[in-house]
Amino acid sequence: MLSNTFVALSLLPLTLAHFQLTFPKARGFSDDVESNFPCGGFNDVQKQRTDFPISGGPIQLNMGHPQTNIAVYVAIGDNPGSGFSVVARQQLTVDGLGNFCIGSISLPTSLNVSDGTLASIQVVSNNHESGGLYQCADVKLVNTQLSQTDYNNNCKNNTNVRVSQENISGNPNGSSTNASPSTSATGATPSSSKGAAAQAKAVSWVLGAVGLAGMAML
Ligand SMILES: [Cu+2]
Repeated sequence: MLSNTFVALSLLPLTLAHFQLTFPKARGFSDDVESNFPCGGFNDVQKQRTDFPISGGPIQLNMGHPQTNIAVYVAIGDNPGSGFSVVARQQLTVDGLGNFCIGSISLPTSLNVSDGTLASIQVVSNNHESGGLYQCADVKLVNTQLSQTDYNNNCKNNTNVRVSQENISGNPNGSSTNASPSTSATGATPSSSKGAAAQAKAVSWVLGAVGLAGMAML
């Protein structure tokens, strides 16, 4: 049974294993250790950080389970270790496989971050059994918005992917302590500079049409 499962999994494209963070670029991904807290086994901060708009930016994921609970946490600082204490997106449930984009992740305004602030983002999901799965990216928070092209390239939704539930309490890994909220995002994103209106449109979970039709998994 286990070996059959393993063979079946290894025949699937890599991107269908667990889930992957593709924007901002993840520290790394390894199916085997993605369940290691924090950051799925990747403890070293990236030298090459991704610029991430303070006013809000997309989180692009590749979903490998038919249904997944996801939450997004942020840590401020150049090397936060496991201190991802800011809830940037409360737990939600995603149905479907492939590309899934959370259109706009922004920080609580009470944090008062400024242009150039270093931070890390950790996306947490539930696992097949107990515990969680983790992916991290290290970013530099900037006042510049993504261009519309960059936004479109990094915020895609597969046809059959949808959010079935939002604002679920607790952490997808089943613990309430690992990333206990000290500050919560309001979800409101400032919309001042150019491109904001266009991006706001995409914030509402626009479901694209990328293909990869209903690939049933196990
Ligand atoms: Cu999995």
